[in-house]
Parts: sequence; structure tokens; C-alpha cells
Amino acid sequence: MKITGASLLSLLVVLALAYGAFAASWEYIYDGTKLPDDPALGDKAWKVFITKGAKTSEVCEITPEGELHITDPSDRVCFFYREHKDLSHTTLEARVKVLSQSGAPYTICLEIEDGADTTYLCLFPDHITLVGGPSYEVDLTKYHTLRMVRKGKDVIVYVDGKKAIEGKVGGDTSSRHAITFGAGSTGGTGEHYWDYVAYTTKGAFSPDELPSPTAPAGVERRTLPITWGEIKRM
Ligand SMILES: [Ca+2]
Repeated sequence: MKITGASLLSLLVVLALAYGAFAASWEYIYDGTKLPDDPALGDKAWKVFITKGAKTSEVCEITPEGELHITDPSDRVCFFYREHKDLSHTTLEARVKVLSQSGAPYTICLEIEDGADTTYLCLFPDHITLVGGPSYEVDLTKYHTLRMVRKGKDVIVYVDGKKAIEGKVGGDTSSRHAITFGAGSTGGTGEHYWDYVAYTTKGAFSPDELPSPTAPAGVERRTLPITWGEIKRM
């Protein structure tokens, strides 16, 4: 087949449109209406790391508003993870609030675990810290949207759509390669709510490139004072 300039241009336009339509999308959204390890989620269920013999329901509940509510005592650990082979370009976002925290920084965590290139956010009622890196003051006793974007070795953290922290991976290491969140310390304690957790391992996207998963067209969802669960029940 002879490829003319015009047909080549057409092909490029089609490819560009297809790439634009599929390049930036959420690969997975956990919406807080079932416990993360609920078998009813099927292949969308998370693996749970929990104190031996304990049940997820002893630490976690689903609220009527459709949030995961974790009440973490000093003798339990309970976090959730989904394993992925390639996390080099990942966008991870959660809408979360933290009422209390004591103990190790990773007691309340949102993580991209990737061996030596692990990075995560440590959450506190009044600030967040990128492990091994800077902190950012934010009143997390009210809901905020936290986005961690990993692009190779670089990490950018956005709070409510605004760039808040720039850092590097490798602030900690892990044996896992996974998206992880929850109560990460046995001895640490905390109370926290998760409205949603969303991620894609297919790219490093700013909020402009990939809007929050719950943002209806024309509405800045992340600034609304109610939960996604409430919206879903309207
Ligand atoms: Ca604990």
C-alpha cells in the first residue's frame, strides 16, 4: 500500500485522538461502600495485612455515608494493598480525613510500595509528610484530597489539586510492590476516614491531566463538604 501524506496525516490524527481518549484514566477506584477485602468486590478486592487472628471488621466499618472508617488500636495493624509489577509511573489519590494519630509516622499511610523505590505519605491530623522528605501543613480533621504522583524517581504531592510537596522515591524500602493504604503500625493508634482511593499505574498525571474520579463535569468535587457516598445516594 502506498501511504500518501494525506493518509499518513489521517492516521496520525486518529492515533492522537485515541491516545487522548485513553491516555489518562483511573485504573481502579475504591469507593468506600464495602470493606476493602470484602469478597463481594471480586477481583477489585484488596489484600489485607492484619494482626493474626483479627478480623477486618474489628478495626474497620463502612459508614452510612459510604466511607471506610478505621479505628486503629495499639494492638492491631490493618492495611490494604493491591500488587502491581510496574509502579514507575503511578497516580494515587485519596479523599481522607484523620481525627487522631499516635506512634510511628507510617501509622496512617498512603503508599506506592516498590522495593527500593518505595514512597508514601504519612498522615496526621494537622499535616502530611512524604516519607524521608518534606511535610506540608493541612487540617486533615476535615476531608482533603491527597494525590501522590510518581514519575520515575520523582514524586509530586498535590493537596486539593495544588502542588504541595516535591520529593524523591526511596524514603523507605519495602518487600512489596503494591498500592497500599490504611493502619500501618501495630503499636500506633489512629482514627481515620477514607471516602475513596483511586489510582492508575499507567502514568504520572497532574490533576489537570486526570481530574479526580468523583469530579462531575463543571463541579470541583474535591471542595464539596460531603462524601461521595452521599452524592451516590442522592
Ligand atoms: Ca495499631
